[in-house]
Amino acid sequence: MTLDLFDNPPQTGGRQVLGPQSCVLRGLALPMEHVLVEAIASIERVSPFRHMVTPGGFTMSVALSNCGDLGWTTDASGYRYTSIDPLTQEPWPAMPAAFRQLVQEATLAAGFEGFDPDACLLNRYRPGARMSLHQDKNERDLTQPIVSVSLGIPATFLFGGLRRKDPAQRVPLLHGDVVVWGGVDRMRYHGIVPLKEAAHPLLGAQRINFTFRKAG
Ligand code: MD6
Ligand code: FE
Repeated sequence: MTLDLFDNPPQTGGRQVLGPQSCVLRGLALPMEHVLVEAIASIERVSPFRHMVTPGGFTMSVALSNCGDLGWTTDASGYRYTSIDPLTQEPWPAMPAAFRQLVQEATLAAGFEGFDPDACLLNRYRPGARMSLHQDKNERDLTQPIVSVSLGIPATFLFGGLRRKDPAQRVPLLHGDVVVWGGVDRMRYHGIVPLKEAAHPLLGAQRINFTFRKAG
């Protein structure tokens, strides 16, 4: 029998180390699930989820929205952060207090105190949607970490290395899990494998992931 399958098992209420400066905080968002789902509904009423087009001309399978002072967008001319939602021509909705509260808890638990995000990108996945391997490098200050919250149906997160070809860990991300990473891990390639059909009691057949950044 081989034990290596069990080297890095998921835990509930615990911290799973992914790298020197990255971890999953299992279930950290669970106590706030209802408040978070309500907050997402209010964001969506102002800036609806929409399928954006990449500079390469592909329509993303993931639908995006944002809250906070800056929002990440993509279109034929490139990736960038904007203070105005290109769909509504209005500012992105404000970052809800519950979001800030969760970021405080997560950065405290992960050892990245003093993080003050100005951008929150929300991703909505239906079954079959995926996110191909990428680096997050449109933020101005890459010394700042990223906090990533998962709600809804499960996903498999690919956590690779600093080169696209480096092998990737497959990390299950479940409703309530929070990933925090920064420092030497900040530029690691990562992605999400196509979601399996599933239904979540609170969110139905979808996964909402939202990530906090210091973008400006
Ligand atoms: C996702 N996440 O979990 C996609 N990026 O749906 C990301 O692309 C991501 O989780 C930067 C930092 C954390 C992330
Ligand atoms: Fe990313």
